[in-house]
Amino acid sequence: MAKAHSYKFCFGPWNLSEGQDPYGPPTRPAQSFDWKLEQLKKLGFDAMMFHDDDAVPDIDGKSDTQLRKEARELKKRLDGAGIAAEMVAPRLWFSPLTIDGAYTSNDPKCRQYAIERSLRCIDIARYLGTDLIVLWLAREGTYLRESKNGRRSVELLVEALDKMLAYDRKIRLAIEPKPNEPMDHAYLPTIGHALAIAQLTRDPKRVGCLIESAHAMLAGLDPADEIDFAMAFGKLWSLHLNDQNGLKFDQDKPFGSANLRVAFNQVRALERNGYGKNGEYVCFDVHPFRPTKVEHWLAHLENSRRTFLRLVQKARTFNEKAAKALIADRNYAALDQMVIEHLMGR
Ligand code: GLO
Ligand code: MG
Repeated sequence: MAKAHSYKFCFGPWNLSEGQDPYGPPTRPAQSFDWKLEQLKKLGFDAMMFHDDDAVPDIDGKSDTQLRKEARELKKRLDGAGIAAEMVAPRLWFSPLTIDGAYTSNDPKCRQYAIERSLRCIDIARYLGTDLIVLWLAREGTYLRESKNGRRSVELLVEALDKMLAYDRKIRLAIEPKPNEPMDHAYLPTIGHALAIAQLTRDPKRVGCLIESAHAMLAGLDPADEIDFAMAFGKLWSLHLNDQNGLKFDQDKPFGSANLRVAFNQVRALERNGYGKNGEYVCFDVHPFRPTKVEHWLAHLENSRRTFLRLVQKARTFNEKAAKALIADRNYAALDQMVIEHLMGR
């Protein structure tokens, strides 16, 4: 086990969501960005993660000068609140120009838009004082396979990554893979895909990844293994912890809510690899349950952090010596029970 260290925590404004889903309207009133920042501060979180248009709303209608002005103002507000910007992510799934994908759209004008928007996102990151760009490639995939050429799509993705890397020699790109939703199949569904495509770019060292627990589960993988894999490459630069009950829509449940043991194993993997020692944050990409009342609006974030910290204690007090002896004896039944009893508090 790595030496004990403390973690820094983070969430995004979208994690204080209002309850809308494809079948119904919001269940809580809309709140301002300032209110959300205030809540983050109140909860004692260390940083906020941003989409480009969380930082500069209506970004497409604004000039570069306006963008600079607003991003700098935001940076002052963050500094005043003692909150860091963890990352900025281009929202490449909302515009009429990204209906058929962004970097992999079949329309060259749309691809051009996606790249220009990504470069503006990099400008924002620079103004906010972070070198981390997160790429959740929401629409880079297909609803039907015959509509796009998969090989060409890989080339287009590499081209886009290369343009970003060339635009700013300091930024790092963290790909956040997800196998499906909104697409049927995404082109970069797992951490293996993200790290493999990094090798095709002009500067593989600056292309890494972000693991989201639920996304790994949707790919049928154990997020703890994804963590170990990414960290074996030194490329886990951010983390979206949450939970997911089986193969259905992306649920973004509180961390540990569906499967405490899977959560425990993620924490163990983070501990064993020393996650956070290079300044990485633990981010919770979680949402309140739709029925949540206004007065309980922050509970999913508070609870996720609480569960995480309890599991850190569980990881640190796990009897490694006893586990080792059981492993040497191939007594996995006893090892299994030992984990269960440790989690139950005995
Ligand atoms: C959706 C993703 C999304 C991203 C966010 C940052 O499934 O998890 O929440 O993490 O847009 O890029
Ligand atoms: Mg996420």
